Amino acid sequence: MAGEKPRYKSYNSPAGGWGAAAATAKVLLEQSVVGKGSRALLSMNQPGGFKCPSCAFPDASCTKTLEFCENGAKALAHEATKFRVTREFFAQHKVTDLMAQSDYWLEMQGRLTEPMRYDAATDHYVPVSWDDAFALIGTHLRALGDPKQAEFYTSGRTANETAFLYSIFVREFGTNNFPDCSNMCHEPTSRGLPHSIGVGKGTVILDDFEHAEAIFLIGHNAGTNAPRMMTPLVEARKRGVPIVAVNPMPERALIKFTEPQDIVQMATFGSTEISSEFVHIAIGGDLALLKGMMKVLFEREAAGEAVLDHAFIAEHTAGYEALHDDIMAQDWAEIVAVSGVDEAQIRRCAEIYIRSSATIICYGMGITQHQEGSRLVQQIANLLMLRGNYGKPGAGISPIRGHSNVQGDRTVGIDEKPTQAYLDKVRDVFGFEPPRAEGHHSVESVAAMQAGTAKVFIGMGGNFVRAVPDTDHAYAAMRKLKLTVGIATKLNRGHLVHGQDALILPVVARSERIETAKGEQFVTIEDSMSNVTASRGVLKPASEHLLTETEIVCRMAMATLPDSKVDWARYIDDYDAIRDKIAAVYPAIYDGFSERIKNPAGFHLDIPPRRRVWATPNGKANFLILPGLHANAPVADPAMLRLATVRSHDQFNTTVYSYNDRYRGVYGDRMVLFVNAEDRADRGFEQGARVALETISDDGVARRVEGLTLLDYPMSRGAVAGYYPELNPLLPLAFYDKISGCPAAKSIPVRIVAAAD
Ligand SMILES: Nc1nc2c(c(=O)[nH]1)N[C@H]1C(S)=C(S)[C@@H](COP(=O)(O)OP(=O)(O)OC[C@H]3O[C@@H](n4cnc5c(=O)[nH]c(N)nc54)[C@H](O)[C@@H]3O)O[C@H]1N2
Ligand SMILES: Nc1nc2c(c(=O)[nH]1)N[C@H]1C(S)=C(S)[C@@H](COP(=O)(O)OP(=O)(O)OC[C@H]3O[C@@H](n4cnc5c(=O)[nH]c(N)nc54)[C@H](O)[C@@H]3O)O[C@H]1N2
Ligand SMILES: [Mo]
Repeated sequence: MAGEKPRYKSYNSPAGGWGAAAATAKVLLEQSVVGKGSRALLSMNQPGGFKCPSCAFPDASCTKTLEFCENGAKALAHEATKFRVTREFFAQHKVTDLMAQSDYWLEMQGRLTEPMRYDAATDHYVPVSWDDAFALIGTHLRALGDPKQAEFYTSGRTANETAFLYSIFVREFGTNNFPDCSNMCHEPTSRGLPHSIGVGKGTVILDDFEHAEAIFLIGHNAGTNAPRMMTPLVEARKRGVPIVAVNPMPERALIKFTEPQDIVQMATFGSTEISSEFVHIAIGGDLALLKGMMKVLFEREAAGEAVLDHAFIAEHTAGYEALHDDIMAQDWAEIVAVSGVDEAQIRRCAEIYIRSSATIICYGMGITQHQEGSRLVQQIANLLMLRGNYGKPGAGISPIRGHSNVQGDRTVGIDEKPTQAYLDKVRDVFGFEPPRAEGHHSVESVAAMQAGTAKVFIGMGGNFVRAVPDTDHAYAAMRKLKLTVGIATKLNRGHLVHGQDALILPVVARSERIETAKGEQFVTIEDSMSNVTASRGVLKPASEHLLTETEIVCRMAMATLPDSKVDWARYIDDYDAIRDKIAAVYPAIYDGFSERIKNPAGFHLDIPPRRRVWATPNGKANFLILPGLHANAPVADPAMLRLATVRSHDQFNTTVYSYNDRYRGVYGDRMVLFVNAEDRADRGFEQGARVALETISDDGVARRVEGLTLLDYPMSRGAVAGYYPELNPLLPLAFYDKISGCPAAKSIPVRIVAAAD
């Protein structure tokens, strides 16, 4: 808890189990929603109920009575909280004073209740009517010299129906500027994978976990960030399936886990060992590891063993020779040095891979958030292709997405680089000519604000200014804007770092009922494995003054585009009518949407590689090359450490639920730096020392974060880790994957220096 004396002690119990059950009860109590929250939890992920607002892992609908997890419960408790941010609250606190409060404090104030407008004369937010709020947005947008001077952000909790309408509104207005949380997240999957296998999504479904013979978990922390995933992993382990975890931090749930839903395990204090092999990789060392594994395959093949799927390679792929040459050119000593993994272990990993006739590789931010994130994802695709691990049960690539509908938002049009075919379709269905030029991704939109070319920012959910790199510079850029609009459930920093005009527009949340003139409506989401399901809120909205996100989009459009070709008024009330338009724009995957969604289990969107069909220009799955072994530009400075900014167990992105991180043994503090004891000692620091971190960069900008406590932790050599978003000031805006725009938040070159105080 904030203000508590920090404590650090190692956590040796399995993840999950009674600790998780206790944490669930605690958060319901803290938010004063024990009865309401527990009832709502019974509807979460159940047919007829709503989808968990936390992560994007599929729920095995109906198979378990309590298909939620500790962190889903936290997300719900914070949404269903009894606390409220009212007009009296804003009258009490100046914006400048709110700025001095922590992210945690802001979150704990509760749900937003009515629309507010910034009043510069008093430095307070003051109530505004919805009509006036929309009129203000319309006035600002219409006053722009060019629609490209506006940036329209989306965070991935937004449902399909809203995201689709938002994409149509913004395109009719005249820009493809869609900065998106996905740009900072799995964009390397969305941009890198299509060149490999023709689709920027995973090829695995939940059922595949039951047929896999080996599972690799690279660079993600399932026990915290996708806890529902622990169920299939535990089941796989019980079947004896080898699980290889690759991570610079030995995350607790990768080692041992007790299923909170398994009564026998809970009662007997039992647990399941999760990984059979833990690979303690250097930060950014995954490229070398993947290449090392491929090299083993080629060596064994050269020695006369048949370890490759020759039939698959011959029939389905292109580029084999070039890949072979690139891999064989890598030297073992360098592979070992760069990956930080010894050759014997790389060979063991390859052996596990060779013995399995159906392998799943899962990955997360530890792969995507590097300067070569997109091409790293392509190397995972290569490794799987070599043994034909697509289009058969139990095999495939499985990006573990973040926000619950981040994948869906992209599918229905939140895309700053739309295809011309899609734009043609929008034109044909809606009768206006959409803009053809590419728009801005998140990093480009911050750059446009810095340059002064962007004037208006509208945030559909999320906390943009806290999520982007280079915090101090991003704040300054945001403050130059003419108008900022935050469409949100909770007060956050993004509402306090604002433009000359600013609005906070509060919305009905995922767990709450949507009633319109046409009766009760529901929304839909697409999970990480391309299942589309309905989500129906069950709780009463937090305030009678809230609007739905969908209505907000429609009314922004109506206020901005008086001659619109789109029947916005209709979509406010009738979500089936929105789904019919989604079906019209995406007939190949969404035909008959309104009918198909009546199936309580939802439906699966077609993923062609599951049928061994490749929607690439040459019709093949392509082996692609990333020369060398480095996923980030090497830095010569011998003092350099690579910083990964990660999530604690008690946060959801920029939302801080508490100052504890149970599985890493940290209580009451988020300003810690996890460091390998030898790296610390080499630099002459004591365990527990207060230090500062400085970014090593050649752009002449000094970036420094003070007040960090050094904590010895079994990090791989050269790797340090600390919490996002506190350490975002260290991440240079220009430090991103050029293919996808994804900031390299897992590999910031830093040095530890003595604290100034
Ligand atoms: N409870 C909760 N759930 C969440 C979220 C949340 O904040 N809280 N966020 C949601 C979102 S938007 C997302 S994108 C996902 C994020 O889920 P994850 O992908 O799990 O995200 P992170 O915690 O940022 O980091 C993942 C892991 O990468 C490891 N890592 C760092 N650098 C490297 C590297 O170079 N190589 C390898 N192999 N590993 C590395 C870190 O040690 C860490 O364990 O979770 C989603 N679910
Ligand atoms: N250094 C560093 N930076 C990172 C990352 C990292 O690992 N390291 N991770 C990146 C990743 S993966 C992501 S996805 C981004 C996340 O970036 P965002 O998606 O922008 O951030 P969140 O913290 O998820 O947004 C939280 C806010 O969303 C609002 N909200 C919650 N629910 C709803 C809802 O139902 N409707 C609406 N309208 N609003 C709602 C609340 O007001 C809340 O304050 O950050 C990125 N930034
Ligand atoms: Mo994310």
